[in-house]
Amino acid sequence: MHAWPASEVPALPGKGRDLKIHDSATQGTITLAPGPVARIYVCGITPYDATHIGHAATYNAFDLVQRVWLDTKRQVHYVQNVTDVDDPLLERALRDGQDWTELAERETSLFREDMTALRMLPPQHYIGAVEAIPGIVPLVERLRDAGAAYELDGDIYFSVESDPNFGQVSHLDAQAMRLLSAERGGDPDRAGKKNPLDPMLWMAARPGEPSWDGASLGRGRPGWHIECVAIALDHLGMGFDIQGGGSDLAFPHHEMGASHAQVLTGEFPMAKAYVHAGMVALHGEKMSKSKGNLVFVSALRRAGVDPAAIRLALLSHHYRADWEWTDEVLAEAVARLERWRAAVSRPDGLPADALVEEIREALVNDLDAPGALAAVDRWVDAQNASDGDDESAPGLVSRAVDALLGVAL
Ligand code: 5CA
Ligand code: ZN
Repeated sequence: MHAWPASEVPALPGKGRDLKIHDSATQGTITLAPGPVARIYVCGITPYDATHIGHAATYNAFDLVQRVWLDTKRQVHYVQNVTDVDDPLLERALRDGQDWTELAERETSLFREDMTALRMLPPQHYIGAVEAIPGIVPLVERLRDAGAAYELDGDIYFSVESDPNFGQVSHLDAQAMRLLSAERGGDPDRAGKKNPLDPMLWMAARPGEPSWDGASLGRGRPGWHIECVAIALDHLGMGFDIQGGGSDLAFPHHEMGASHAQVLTGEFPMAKAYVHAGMVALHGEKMSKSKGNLVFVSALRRAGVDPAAIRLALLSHHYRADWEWTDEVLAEAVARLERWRAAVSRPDGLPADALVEEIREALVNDLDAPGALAAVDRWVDAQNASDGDDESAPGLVSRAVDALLGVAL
């Protein structure tokens, strides 16, 4: 699939430092020191509805990761998927009497437009589940042939017990895993499974549902976790720097994916850091497509909200926090954008080299975007109240805010 166009990232004087980031697997903050090419996989959307503020907040976190790495003069190899065939997509298409492929294409296009408007840097490889099927089938065959997967009425399940490191991404106990598995696409109560947590790798064709040639697996479609593993291993290999997504993906999705990859390759770990963004809520409940309590990025844009203000609203919360979207959050961002624009539109101003370092320092410290905004606020307030004469300062601030925070002033 094609991704979306990249906005330019202005070069800044000096060089950023290595990112310190919270890793769910080690349950602490680690310093990542990638090679000349940093490698990141971020789970993409299931395109049955438009991009909401929760999605945008999660992608904003990983966009900051890219910007920090680019600022260290590294290249970034970024891979993202689109879950363009899965139960919720098929159910929504059936409910609304529309073709599932058209629904997926329409919502993926809208997602690309939203990401472009928000200045999120695109992945180099943007891969749909459907196009990944030829790579998924041999992986499932290998797992089965190695005794790490088994058949149940034509469906193929992964045996979580085949991975000695199972549980090391989310650190949950069996009871919590079982509850979350039932909530998030698993089938712990299905009779005949070796372990209730075992996730499906390949689902045998069901009447009325799309299916693909699965060679020795028979016709069917892929499970959710193996989709991301096949794409990540194909484009990044093992031991990549960050596996990213919202905190609702830590279990089962990232736990199962890590186990699939570790059993397939015999290597550990799949990723050096598992990074999880907090959940955005609306009216006290997690924003989710299934509940329908959503604020869409595209709807805000249609209503005339500047995408830079949406981005500032996302940045005003730490990526690991769970937070609530309200009209005030947006109103504050709109006001902040106006103040910042006024400050950089003056012909000269207060020196800003120290500010660039402060933004850098905040971001390498577990992506402290609110800290970065506070630093810019201090410069802006001083600038708007004084008459500095550094002619390069307003331009430097604009470039830094664009390069490091993705906000065009
Ligand atoms: N296609 C799978 C991942 S392979 C999926 O989870 N799709 S999704 O459309 O449901 O979510 C896309 C991303 O947005 C995931 O990283 C998810 O964790 C994140 N996300 C979903 N809802 C929220 C929310 N309310 N707040 C923050 N992030 C969210
Ligand atoms: Zn995924």
